Amino acid sequence: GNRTPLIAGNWKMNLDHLQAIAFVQKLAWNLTEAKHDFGSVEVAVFPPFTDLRSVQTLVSADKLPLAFGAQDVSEHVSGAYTGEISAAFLAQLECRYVIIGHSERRTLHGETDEQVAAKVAAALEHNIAPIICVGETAEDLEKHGPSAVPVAQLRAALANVSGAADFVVAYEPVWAIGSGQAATPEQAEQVAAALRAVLVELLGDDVAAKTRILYGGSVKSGNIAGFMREPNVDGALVGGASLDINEFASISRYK
Ligand code: G2H
Repeated sequence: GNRTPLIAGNWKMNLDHLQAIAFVQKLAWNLTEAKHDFGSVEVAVFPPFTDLRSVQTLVSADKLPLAFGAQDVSEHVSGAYTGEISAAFLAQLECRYVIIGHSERRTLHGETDEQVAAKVAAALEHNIAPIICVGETAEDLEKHGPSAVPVAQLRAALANVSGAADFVVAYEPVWAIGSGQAATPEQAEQVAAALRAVLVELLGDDVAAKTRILYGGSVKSGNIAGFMREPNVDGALVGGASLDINEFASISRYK
C-alpha cells in the first residue's frame, strides 16, 4: 500500500529522563549505522511526560530522524485539573503523536469512550496525531467475537472527527498485552480489516486508505514480520520489547 509503516515504542512508566537521553541517542545511532531508511519505516518513541523536554531538546539539537509523542493527554483545555497535561503543552514540546485510550488507561484509570473521543479532539485541535487504541478482553472475545468491541470503541473515539483528520489506530487485544501471547497475524488482519471498514464508512475512502492501523500486544523481533505481511496492518505499537535498544531496532528493521 501507500502507507508508511510506523513502529512505535510505548515505554509506559519506564526510563527516567537521563536514561531516556542515552536510549534515544543509542537508538538513533544504531539505526543510522544499520542504514535504516526512516522514510520507508517511521520510528517513534513514547516516553513518560517528564522525559519529553529532554527528548525534544536532543532530537532537535542532533536532528535525529526519530519521532516522539506522549502516552496520554487531558481532554480539557486548561484549569483546575490537578496532575493533567494539556494538548497545548504537548504541542509546545513538538510531540507529533499522542497515544490515546490505551487499555491500561481504560482499565486502571477508568477512561471511558467519551473521554477518549474528547482527548482525540483535543489532540487534533493542536495538530498532534492521536494513536487511538482499541482492543477486546478475553471475555469480550468469547462473548462478542473478534471485532465487535474494537469496532465499537473506534466508532466512539471518532465521534468528534470529520473530514481529513490525521490519526493512527492501534489494535491491541487486551489478552495479548504483556502476556507473551501475541495474536496471530491472521487474527490481527481480521480485526484491522474490520477497523478499516469503519474508517471507510465514517470518513470515506481517502481517509481510510491513508490511515495507518497498528497491531500491538507482545510484538517482538521474532514475530513482527508476520504482522507486517498483512495488508491492513501498517506497523506496531510495542511495549516491553521497545525498552531494549537492539530488540526495538530489529523490530524497526523487520524488512
Ligand atoms: C500493549 C503493548 C504496547 P506489550 O500494551 O502498547 O505492550 O508489547 O508489552 O504487550
